[in-house]
Amino acid sequence: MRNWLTVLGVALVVCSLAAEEPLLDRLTVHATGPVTVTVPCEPAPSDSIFRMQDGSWEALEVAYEEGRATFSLPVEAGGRTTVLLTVPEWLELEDETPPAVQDLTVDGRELEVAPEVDLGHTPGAPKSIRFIVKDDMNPIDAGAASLTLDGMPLPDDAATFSPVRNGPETRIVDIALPDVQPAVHALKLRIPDAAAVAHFAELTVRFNTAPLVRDGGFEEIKADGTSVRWGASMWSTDAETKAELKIVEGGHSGEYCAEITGIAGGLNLLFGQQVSLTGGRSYLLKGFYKATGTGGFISLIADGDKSKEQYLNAPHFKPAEDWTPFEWTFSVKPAKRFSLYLRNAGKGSIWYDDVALEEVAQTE
Ligand SMILES: [Ca+2]
Repeated sequence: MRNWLTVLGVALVVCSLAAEEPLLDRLTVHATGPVTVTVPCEPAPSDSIFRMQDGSWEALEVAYEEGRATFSLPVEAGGRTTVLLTVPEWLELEDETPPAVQDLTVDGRELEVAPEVDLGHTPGAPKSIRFIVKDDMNPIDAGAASLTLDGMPLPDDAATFSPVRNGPETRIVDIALPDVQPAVHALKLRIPDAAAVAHFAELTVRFNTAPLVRDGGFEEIKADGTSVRWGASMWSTDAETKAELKIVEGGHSGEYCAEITGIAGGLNLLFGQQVSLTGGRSYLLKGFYKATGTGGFISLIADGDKSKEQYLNAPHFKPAEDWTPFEWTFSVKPAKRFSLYLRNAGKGSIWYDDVALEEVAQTE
């Protein structure tokens, strides 16, 4: 049995079809009255039908001469109707339902099928997306499928529709994506059945290949010397508060880093930026710091519509003369907005550089 399955696997690869012709030619006719239509048609039409306004199908008489089919549609066909000049033997006319997507696997990980699947943060585009698309009555029309990445059509060979043993109503779909820029991406798939009126299986897969922390090295500086990506704030200040938040030369890498110095009064000082996290996921924050005081720490705040969903604080940093690596792992709940803060809540200076955030692979 095992040998036989292996052979089947090889056979699937061999007869995979990169680009196919659509299985069914449907003609849509718009008319406000009785109309006679002539269209090129090869080969000769057979068992032609048209769709009545009530959705039922009627036989259509077609004259055929020199590669051209001519037919007249009665008023009862309505303003817009579908004509099938050739009805293949396999066509099931009473098909009302779209194909279903099943058994979705991304890079070897099984995922729950939903109309929209969010992969969250990924280092690059997924290397392999595989699923089964299955119709109850008619073949899957791979040749009429459309695949777009960020609104642009993917090349024909990006998707492989492998036949399976139990008939043309089921196909295994394998998708290979090209390299992508660091950004938020959406892969959209529309795969029809070859029913008289096509229905579509639709699937959107979203993923984010952009760095979760933007300019973690503090190298993007405006003309006034402040950071492009990081906002500087002082929370809960009082009349005596004296502090400095600035981008200074001499980073762990590159030219610059962030320096936060508490001098006097109420001190709650931060550089922050919003980050695109996904609820239910875990993240690893990494970076480098130096500190003369003990006020430095990192926070992650998750905001809901009206209130904070989560307020996570890493342990305070110990004083360190030289650049010292730090790591902090945390998990987030679903929320509207996530903000990362590099803080100093005391006297003395702390310097931050090369801050990066990555999603921790799920272990289940
Ligand atoms: Ca730097």
